[in-house]
Amino acid sequence: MKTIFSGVQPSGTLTIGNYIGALKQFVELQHDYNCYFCIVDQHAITVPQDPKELKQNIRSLAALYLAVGIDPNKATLFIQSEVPAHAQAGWILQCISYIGELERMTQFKDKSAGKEAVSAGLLTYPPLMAGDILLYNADLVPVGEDQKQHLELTRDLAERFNKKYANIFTIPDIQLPKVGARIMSLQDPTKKMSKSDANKKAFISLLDEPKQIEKKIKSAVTDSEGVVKYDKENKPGISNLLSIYSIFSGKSVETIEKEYEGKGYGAFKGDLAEIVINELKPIQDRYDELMDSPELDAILDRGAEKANEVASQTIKKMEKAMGLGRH
Ligand code: ATP
Ligand code: LTN
Repeated sequence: MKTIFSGVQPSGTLTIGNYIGALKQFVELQHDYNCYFCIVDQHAITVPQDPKELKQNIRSLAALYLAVGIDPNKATLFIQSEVPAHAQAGWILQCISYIGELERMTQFKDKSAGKEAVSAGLLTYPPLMAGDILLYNADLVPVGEDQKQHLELTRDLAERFNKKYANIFTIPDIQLPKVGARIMSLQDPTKKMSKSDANKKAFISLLDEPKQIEKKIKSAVTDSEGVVKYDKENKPGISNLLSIYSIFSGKSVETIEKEYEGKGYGAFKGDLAEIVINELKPIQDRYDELMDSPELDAILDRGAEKANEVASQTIKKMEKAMGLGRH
């Protein structure tokens, strides 16, 4: 069975962008692959986090992974900081990364732009991510489009290590979702929807109340043409809403365009809100049950144990290959 690894940062409540671009795929893939799904809290602290909020976000993300349908008997769900090999591998891989290649990462450029203080961790984030993936010898990494560049760097670092020290890493492939690899902000459809966006109207979180969802969709930025038609270049707002509609309803974009011929954006947005609310309702119910249950801790304990077993073996091999310690 091939191995899959993916991670999500506990940097806020998951958005429908995360759900469509990442978690929805995870649920399907867990049946056919040996899956590791990680709550990458060490990645989250590359930007300032309030400790109380971070703690809450970690637990909430774990509950959401399960609420959308991750089965802990099939997949390993764990918290990154509970498996020390991640930080260890991150350090080693930083030492074979070049500052120039890290500075070229668009996520680094975006997240550091205009900031007075930028942490060194924000720059060295990609080798930590490479470590996450390589520790488990993952064959496939399901992520949204925004992670493509990081995945390419991961492959480069794995090849570099394999060539220079010992051939221990599998070179991972990226797996992008067929549709919805990049869900856009509802307020600025040229920017990706992001759970840490300061403007809460820009995203729909998986835990938003029906009223909030309706309001956010109704106030989503569109155009003045009034025609429900997919045209990413000229109508990015409506095209984004059409993608969301199509994914949640299972209907093709063409079918939806036909259904709304001659009708305005009002009817389209109203129906879309109802579809999103209905899709999220069972997830929210299950989330409420899980959040305060001891079951959640037991699952995370088991996950960390299993991940530790695998990752500690790989880190030993890495250290030995490099001549570290007394292996
Ligand atoms: P942050 O705002 O803190 O950077 P984020 O919303 O970008 O967070 P991540 O934790 O970085 O989310 O990403 C989790 C997963 O969701 C990744 O696989 C990422 O590619 C995917 N993803 C994030 N945003 C989108 C989006 N707008 N459309 C599709 N997939 C997305
Ligand atoms: N960088 C990713 C989160 C992430 C990840 C990973 C994804 C950290 N480690 C390993 C896949 C595999 C992000 O910001 N979405």
